[in-house]
Amino acid sequence: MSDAKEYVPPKVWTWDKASGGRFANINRPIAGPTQEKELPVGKHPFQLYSLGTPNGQKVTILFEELLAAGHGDAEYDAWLINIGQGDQFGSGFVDINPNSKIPALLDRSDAAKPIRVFESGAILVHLAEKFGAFLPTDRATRAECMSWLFWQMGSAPFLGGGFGHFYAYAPEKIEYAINRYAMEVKRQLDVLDRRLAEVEFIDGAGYSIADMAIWPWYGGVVKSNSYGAAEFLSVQDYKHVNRWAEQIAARPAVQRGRIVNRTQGELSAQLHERHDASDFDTKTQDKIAPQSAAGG
Ligand SMILES: N[C@@H](CCC(=O)N[C@@H](CS)C(=O)NCC(=O)O)C(=O)O
Repeated sequence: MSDAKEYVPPKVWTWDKASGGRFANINRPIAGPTQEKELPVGKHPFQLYSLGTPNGQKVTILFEELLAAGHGDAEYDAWLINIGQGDQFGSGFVDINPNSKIPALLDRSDAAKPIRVFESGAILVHLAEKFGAFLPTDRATRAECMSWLFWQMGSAPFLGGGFGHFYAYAPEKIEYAINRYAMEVKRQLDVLDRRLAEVEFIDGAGYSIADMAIWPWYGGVVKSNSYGAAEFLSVQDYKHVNRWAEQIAARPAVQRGRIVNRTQGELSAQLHERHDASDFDTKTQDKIAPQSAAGG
């Protein structure tokens, strides 16, 4: 049993601004904008407002895959939304995502009628349908792809908001919470492992938006030690997830997409904003801010 002191909830919850924790400065119980701030607009048909977290990476990976597959009309500007500084509460951002979370997309391919899309799954489907790519058209395979895509949307909050939060970020280690979510994440990894023992890619037909959605989260846990929890979760046991994660990581478009809007990790793997294909060669942080690498 945990020795954490017992909390007795009051009759009515009130907002204790001093509750602390890593995200205390941005979390709040009300929606809507906190400040007037327009979003920048670049030259490409697609304007993405995001950050290089797993939810953000899904979309930049799809854009890079579309471009690599020859869909030149999938050119995009990827603007940085710094959620630690509250950019998601600017009025322009809230206009395209009332839920104030990255990623959010403005599809300006018909400039007269821009379309806003929020929620990473909706963005993936919007783009895949628009370009007729990475989403099977055969009814049965499409249903499989959609099932796994929605599986990711429903499952990853237990991995990130549940396990990751209580294992790595919460101001105190609560045994009950860590046990509960570790159990669930291991169950999810086993779900994936059993599926990937049978099929090369998740929908059983080919590489699709379902793989692109699942990989940043679960590939991150098994291959990039997300939350510093690889050993704790014995990730080496999930052999088929490891095989699949390595296969996807080797794709050049994935290697590009995963570093867009990224503000952590090696400087050469941080491209804060992407406005042109050449930015990968010239604008990563090791090229534009090498003094930071030297501690300057
Ligand atoms: N279900 C959403 C989740 C998006 C999400 O949770 N985004 C996080 C970063 S990974 C965020 O913007 N957090 C800012 C906040 O909560 O204020 C999606 O898939 O797009």
